[in-house]
Amino acid sequence: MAKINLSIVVLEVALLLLAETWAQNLRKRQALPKPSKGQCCDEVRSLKVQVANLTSLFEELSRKQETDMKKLVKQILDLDQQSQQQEARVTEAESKYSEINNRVEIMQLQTAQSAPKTSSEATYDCASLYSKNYKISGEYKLPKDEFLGTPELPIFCDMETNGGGWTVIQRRSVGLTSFNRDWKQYKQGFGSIRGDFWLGNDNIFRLTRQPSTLRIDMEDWEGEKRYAEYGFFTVSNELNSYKLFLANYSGNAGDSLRYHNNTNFSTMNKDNDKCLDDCAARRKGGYWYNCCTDSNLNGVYYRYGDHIKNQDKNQDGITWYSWHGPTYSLKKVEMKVRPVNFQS
Ligand SMILES: [Ca+2]
Repeated sequence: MAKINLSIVVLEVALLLLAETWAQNLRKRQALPKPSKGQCCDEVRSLKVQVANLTSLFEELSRKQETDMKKLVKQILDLDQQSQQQEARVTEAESKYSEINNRVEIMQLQTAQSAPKTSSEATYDCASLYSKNYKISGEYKLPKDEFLGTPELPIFCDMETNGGGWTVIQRRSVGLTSFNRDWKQYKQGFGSIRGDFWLGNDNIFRLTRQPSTLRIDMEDWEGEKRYAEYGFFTVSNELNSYKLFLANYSGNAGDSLRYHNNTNFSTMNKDNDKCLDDCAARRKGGYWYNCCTDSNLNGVYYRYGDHIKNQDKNQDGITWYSWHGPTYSLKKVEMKVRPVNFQS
């Protein structure tokens, strides 16, 4: 570009000089006596030739400049294209890296879970998975426990609610699984880990051997959500009828589990409640029945509309008295636990 500019400057100077020479000659001609006809025409012809030469030179330079500009634009376009290709390659590499990383994580998880539970690093629940950086809610598997002789256990982790790390022990949200079951089924657990389920009293006992928090998330048929949390929650073993101990309520649903504190678990075939009535039979579920309920989270699932027809009948719906009274059956419930010392 500098070369071209210099050429243009030289050309301009040449044109100026030429113009000056022509003006001087004209002045001379005016001063001198009138030249002969032949001399005049020779000078004009010579000047015309010089002007023509300069014009052609100028045109040539303009063409060259245009060509250079075109080359430059093409170079810029080429560079842009190269940069885009480079960017695409980087994106592709990043996606491959992320895929490999995912596979490595899954392998690490499998290794961690298949390792014997002798080290302090062993996986016991969703909180320990969370601390190992598994922060996505969903289904996980706890390894079989050689010491306790328990098989591999599928669990569902809530890694989002109030800091995550929750092992879900119960869910009501679909309504197709009956919760009116016997002692053995409540002991082992039933249902589908991605749908409605009870994790099993033996599993809940094991999970709450460490100081635990219980959280109950609820939703009504109007779409409103509320929760109840207990800073202390534990369940005894089978010999002690999975007796419930809890304390330190907080939340916005009200405390409808306190009434069930210090009671044994009852099912349709085992009446361990504190009543002459058979609460499990009346409320159609397995629960820590007192005489009988202030809540009935394992009750009958009533669909929208039907839950209102349940009014003043057996109060056997999924109830939480301190929020919706003894007859309103909730749309969704999730009970979940995590260690008291959990840190997100
Ligand atoms: Ca009874």
